[in-house]
Amino acid sequence: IEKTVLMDEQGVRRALTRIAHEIVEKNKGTENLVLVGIKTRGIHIAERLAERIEQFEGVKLPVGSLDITLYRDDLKLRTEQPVVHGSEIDCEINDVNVVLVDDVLYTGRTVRAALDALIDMGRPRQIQLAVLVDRGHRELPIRPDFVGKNVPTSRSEVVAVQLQETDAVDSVIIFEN
Ligand code: 3GP
Ligand code: 5GP
Ligand code: MG
Repeated sequence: IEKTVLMDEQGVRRALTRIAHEIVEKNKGTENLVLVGIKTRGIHIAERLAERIEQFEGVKLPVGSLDITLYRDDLKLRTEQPVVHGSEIDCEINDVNVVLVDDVLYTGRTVRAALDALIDMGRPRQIQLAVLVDRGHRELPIRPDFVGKNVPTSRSEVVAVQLQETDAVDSVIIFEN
């Protein structure tokens, strides 16, 4: 059941423009900066951030990707854990500032898996985290550096992130399951 529209097209656009500025400000420019998007929508968000940063800084940042999906253990344990299936990071990872990008931050377990994967590839100088929506309910000590919108949710709610690239529309809507 649809409950609330948290962001419309303008809302998504403004949030991403603000985050793009914040990333450049926090890192004092674009030098040694790399964006890494997490699977589907995080990658599109990372690409949009890179476009915006190029518009106002004149530098096109490298955008890499990590494919992380939930692995559902269908045996007795019924545990769910994020597994990294692959990565496409063609640029240097040592001594750079990596900004991980995802659509929704929830328990933090996906980000933890991303951190593991990145650290396996080299030694970034710093890893930061940007998300369009932080819906709370962290199960690990992980916090985002850049947030589009903080959305207090119950565990039974779902935040639907729709982007032009995948869904023909930009919106963030909260649903009750
Ligand atoms: P994404 O690949 O663009 O991130 O997990 C598959 C898709 O389902 C994800 O799209 C994610 O946005 C969406 N999704 C909605 N609710 C949930 C949820 O509670 N957990 C996970 N892992 N994904 C969810
Ligand atoms: P976490 O690992 O922090 O629990 O979940 C983060 C990942 O799961 C993100 O990649 C995100 O796409 C997905 N996710 C978790 N909860 C939601 C949600 O309510 N809405 C959407 N769209 N994605 C979610
Ligand atoms: Mg995601």
